[in-house]
Amino acid sequence: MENWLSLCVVLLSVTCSCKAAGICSVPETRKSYVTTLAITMARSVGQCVTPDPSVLLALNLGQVKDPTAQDILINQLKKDSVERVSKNETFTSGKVALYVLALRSSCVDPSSIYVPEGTVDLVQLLEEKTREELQSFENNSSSSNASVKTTWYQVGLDIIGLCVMSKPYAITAAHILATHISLNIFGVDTAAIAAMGLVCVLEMENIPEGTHISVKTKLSDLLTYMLDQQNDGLIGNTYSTGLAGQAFLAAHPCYSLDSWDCAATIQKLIDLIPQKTFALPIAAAQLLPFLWGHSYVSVKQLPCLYSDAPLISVEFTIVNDLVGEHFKYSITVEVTEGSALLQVMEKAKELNPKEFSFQYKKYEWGVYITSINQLDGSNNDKTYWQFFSGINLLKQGVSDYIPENKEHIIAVFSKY
Ligand code: B12
Repeated sequence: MENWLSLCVVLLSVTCSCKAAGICSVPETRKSYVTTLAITMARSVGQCVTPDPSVLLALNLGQVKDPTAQDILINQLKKDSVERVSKNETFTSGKVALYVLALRSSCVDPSSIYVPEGTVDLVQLLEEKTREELQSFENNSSSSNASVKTTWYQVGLDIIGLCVMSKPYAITAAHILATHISLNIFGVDTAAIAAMGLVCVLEMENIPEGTHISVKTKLSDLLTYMLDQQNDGLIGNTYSTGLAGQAFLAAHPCYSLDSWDCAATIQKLIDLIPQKTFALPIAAAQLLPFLWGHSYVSVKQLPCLYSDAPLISVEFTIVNDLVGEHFKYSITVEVTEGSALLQVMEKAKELNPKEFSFQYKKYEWGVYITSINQLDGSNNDKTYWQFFSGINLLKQGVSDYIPENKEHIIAVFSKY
C-alpha cells in the first residue's frame, strides 16, 4: 500500500484533477437502468416536497438533466437556507455542507445566497459550524468519549464542502480528522465520506508537511478498511456501496486496482435497481454519482462562470435634499461581475450598516426599495427613492439592473 500511496501523491500533485473516469463503468446495455433510476429520483422533486440537496447534487453530477426539478430545488434550497438561519432553526454542519455542494454544483455561489426574504453566506456558515464540530472534539480530546458535535460523517461532508470552495480551513479540519478518527468508530459510509474529504484536501495548495503525511496515511487506512468490507460486489451494505464507489473513484490511483472488483460492484448495484432497492430519493442520490463515474469531489471541477468572474467596483451614493435632515453619503464596493444592483446595496449595507441599511418589498417586477438610511418613501407624501446611473434614470429595478465596472449609482430621495 505504501508504494501505491507514493504513486498516488505524485499523481495527485501532477494531475490535480478528478480522476473518476476510466476505472470501470456501467456497460452500455445496462445504462437504461441508471437512467430510469435518475428519472424516478427527479420525479420526487416538487414545490411541496422537502428539498433534498443530495438529489440536486446527483442531478448535477449526472447525465440525466431535469431543468424543472433542478430549478425547483435550487430555489427551495436557497429559500430554506435563509429561513433556517434567520429563524435559528436546526442546520447541522453536514447539512450546510450538502447545501453548499448542491448549490455550487448548480453554479449558484453558496457564499452569496439571496432571496427576497434575506441573504446568507453558506460558506462562512459552514466554516463556523466545522470549527464548532472540531472545538467540541478538541475540548474533550483527553477524555475517552471525546466526540465531535454531530458525527465524523458530517465532519467529512464539511471538509468536502470547504475544500470544493477552496477554503483553507479544510486543511486544518482534514488534519484533525486524520489524526483523530479511529478505525473502530467508522462504518463504510463514514469512511467513504471522510476519504473523499481527504482526497480533495490532498489536491489543495500550501498543505503543511505534517498535515500531508497524516492525511495520506489516514486515507490509506480508510481505503484499506473499505476494501476489506467487500462482499459479493457490495462494500459494507447495499446503501454504503454507492458512497464507497464514489470514494474509490475519487481516490484512484491510491490503491491497487486489483484490490477492488469494480465491475462486480457495478453489476451488483445494477441488479438491485429493478428490485426497487434504491427507491428512496436519498438512496438513489448517493448511488447515482458513482454509476455516472463521479464523486462529490468532482464538484470542484464543474465549470461555473461565477467562480471565474472578476470583481468590479461600483460607487453607490444616497442623497436626501428633500425632507428633514439632509444627507449625502457615498461608498465604493466590490462585487462579482454580473451582480445585480441589489447585491451592491447589500454589500454597502454590510460595510456600513449605519448609513446604507435599507428595506424593500417584493412585487412581480422584483424588489422595490421602500427605505434607505431609515428614510421611508411615502404614498401620502408622494415620495420615493429614485435610482440613477450617473445622470440617467434606471429603466429596471434594483434586483434586475446589472451595473458595470466603475459605474456610479445614485439613489435620490424624490417626489412623484
Ligand atoms: C450517522 C448515521 C446514523 C446515526 C444518526 C445519529 C446522528 N446523531 O447522526 C445513528 C447511529 C443513530 C443511526 C441510526 C440508524 N441508522 Co443510520 N446512518 C447514519 C449515516 C452514517 C450518516 C447520516 C448523516 O449524518 N447524514 C448527513 C446529514 C447532514 O443529513 P441528515 O438528513 O441530517 O441525517 C440524519 C438522518 O440521516 C438520520 N438518520 C440516520 N440514520 C437513519 C436511518 C433512517 C432509517 C432514518 C429514517 C434516518 C436516519 O440521522 C442523521 C443525523 O441527524 C447514514 C449513511 C448514509 N449513507 O447516509 C446512515 C444510514 C442513513 N442509516 C441507516 C440505518 C439503517 C439506520 C438504522 C435504521 C440502523 C438500525 N438498524 O437501527 C438506525 C435508525 C433507527 C431509528 N431509530 O429509526 C441506513 C439507511 C438505509 C435505508 N435504506 O434506510 C444508512 C444509509 C446506513 C447504511 N449504509 O445502511 N444512523
